[in-house]
Amino acid sequence: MGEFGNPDIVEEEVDILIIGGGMAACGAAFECGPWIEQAKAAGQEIKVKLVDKAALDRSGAVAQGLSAINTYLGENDPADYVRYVRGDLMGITREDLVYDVGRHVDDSVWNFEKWGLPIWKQEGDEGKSLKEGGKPVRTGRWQIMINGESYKWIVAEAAKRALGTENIQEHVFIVKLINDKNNPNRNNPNRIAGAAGFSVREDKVYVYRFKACLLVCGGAVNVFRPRSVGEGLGRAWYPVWNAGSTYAMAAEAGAELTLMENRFVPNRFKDGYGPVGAWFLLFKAQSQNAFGEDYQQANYDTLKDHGYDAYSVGLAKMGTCLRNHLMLKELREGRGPIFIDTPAAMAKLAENMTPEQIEHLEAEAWEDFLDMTIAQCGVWASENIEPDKTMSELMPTEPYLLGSHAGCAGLWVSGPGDLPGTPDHYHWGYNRMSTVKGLFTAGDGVGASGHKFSSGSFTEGRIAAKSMVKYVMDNHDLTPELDRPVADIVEEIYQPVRNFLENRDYTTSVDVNPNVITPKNFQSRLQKIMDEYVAGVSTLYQTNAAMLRIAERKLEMLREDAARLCARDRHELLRAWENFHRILTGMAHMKHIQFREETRYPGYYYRADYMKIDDDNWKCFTNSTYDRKTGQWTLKKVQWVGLVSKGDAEAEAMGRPGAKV
Ligand code: SFD
Ligand code: AMP
Repeated sequence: MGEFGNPDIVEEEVDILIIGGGMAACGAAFECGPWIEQAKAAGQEIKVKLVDKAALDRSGAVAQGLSAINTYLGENDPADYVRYVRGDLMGITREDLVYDVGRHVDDSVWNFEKWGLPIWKQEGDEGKSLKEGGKPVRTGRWQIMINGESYKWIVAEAAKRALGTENIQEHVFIVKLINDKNNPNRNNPNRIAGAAGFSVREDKVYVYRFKACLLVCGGAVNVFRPRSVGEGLGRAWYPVWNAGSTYAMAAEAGAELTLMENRFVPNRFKDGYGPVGAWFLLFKAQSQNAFGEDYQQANYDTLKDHGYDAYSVGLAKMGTCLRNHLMLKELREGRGPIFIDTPAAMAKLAENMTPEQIEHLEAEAWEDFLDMTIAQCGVWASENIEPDKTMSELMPTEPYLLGSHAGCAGLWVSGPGDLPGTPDHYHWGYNRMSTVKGLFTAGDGVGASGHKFSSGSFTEGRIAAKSMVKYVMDNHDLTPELDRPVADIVEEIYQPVRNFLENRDYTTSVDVNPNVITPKNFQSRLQKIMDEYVAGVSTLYQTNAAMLRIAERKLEMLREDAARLCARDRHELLRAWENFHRILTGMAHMKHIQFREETRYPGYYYRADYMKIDDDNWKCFTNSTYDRKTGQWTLKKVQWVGLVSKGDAEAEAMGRPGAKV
């Protein structure tokens, strides 16, 4: 039996390793099923394993459940979905990837319903499934309402059925990907051969060898100092257990990242982080400033100031960052707080309702949060807020890095390749494979294509799984060989434990020890740097070249100290490596913001020294690679190519001078 500081080593070889157990991972597990069967019929046995740091039933962003599925196309054309995503993400998206999700996503939602997820239907269609033509209750053009408290359980069950529980390893945190010793070619030395991590429950290090892997560890939370402090610390909108593992491990393996300057700053119910979608779209609530004014209407014309109006499709359809931008103007100029008028919205809805229906409406107002952000109900209850009587404050949160919601940071991946006009640099290999051979991603991992949400992430996992199986079949002779000895990998992973054991007697307090740094202190330093210099909440999301230079220096010094991270127990070992993933993600974010000399995403962050949208120079992707050995980042511009024409509605909405979407 292993013991702390001397773990057992478990080595395992599979064909495909799915790293993560969230929406994309469950989609991949589900999709692997039939393709493996097909491979078996053709005489090839393919072994797939899924490894999650937590428990599949409740891991990832959907852990608490959700109240809506934000991507369901139904009667919509996938090309319109591309137009919507393109507009929301300020013009620069990989339209091949977005289209690919759009054309496949509904099948996933039909499956969710088949597996037992209750989907709200319009009156008269209650007994009819979506697949049979049942009309959903739409909140917006793309969003549908669900009773989703058990959403993740339902999806996880399907994944378990497809893979078999014996092929699912829970409570193992993957720390590193390992490249292949035998490079496929000199110019692209990166092929993937393995991954290593440790159990958070037992003293065991796991080393996997494989031909292909799907890296789907979600986005990055707690890279920035959060708004929640003291007793609320740990509360965030996005899941705190997703620590940038996807971006950091991929970068270390040599994969190209794209648009890592992008982040998501959601507008949320203050302190409880309750999402606003249902309130704005379903309940039709209005927001206002401290003086009861409609600040969006009042500020709309100011979008012209820096050319931001070029990417706004009218007040009613304005993109997410621009909505934030109009709100931030109020906060900056002292007209906050911002309120959401829940009583007026509910009163209006109740106008033609029976008392029974009104009671139901009030229950729904609570259930929206009970289903997915229970902390918001805690805030309401503890502050005596009844939403039908009292307005709530709204507040933009600390920044998160992600690729599946209204953001598009992530890996640069090969697309489907079948859309007319696809350029070569959008399609060089298997669908959703990164620039590292055998390394695939989906969901929050795929960059330049946001607005997938839960259903789109699951769907993208399916897309990736299908092409991974093909990759494995095409490369059945490939024998993965790790580029360094297993003993070195184990030593590397357990370094924080060694640091603790070797230095613990130096002082009487582990927090005050010149030889080591605790994960908590490390995280505080990281969050302070990111917050104060890289456009966090304390500067109202503003930065400039001088601030970024300081951030660069401080982050570099902090990264040096990462070698001194210590862990008193397995839980702290997890915290240590999570923070290592966070700092690499934070560095990528900082480098990209430094590189892009414009303000492409006003309301998410501002380069105060380059406030304009500069399409002449920056209507392009920004891609980076990281050299693990030297610690150097290399950045470059990559050409953006549009594949979907302007639609009538879009052209009409954008028909103002300067409109360029
Ligand atoms: O209201 C390791 N999301 C919403 N999507 C919707 O469709 N509707 C909504 O209503 C949505 N809203 C919402 C959403 C999320 C959250 C937190 C809230 C509200 C409060 C977004 C979706 O949930 C999101 O887009 C997808 O879940 C993204 O999927 P994916 O697979 O990319 O990430 P994941 O599900 O978080 O899974 C990550 C997994 O990785 C594991 N993991 N495993 C091993 N080793 C490591 N090093 C690991 N690091 C992480 C995790 O355990 C997890 O299993 S609303 O706001 O709009
Ligand atoms: P949220 O609850 O903010 O995560 O948003 C859920 C869904 O509603 C996403 O698809 C958002 O883009 C959309 N949404 C949220 N607020 C608005 C709004 N004010 N106008 C239009 N769409 C919105």
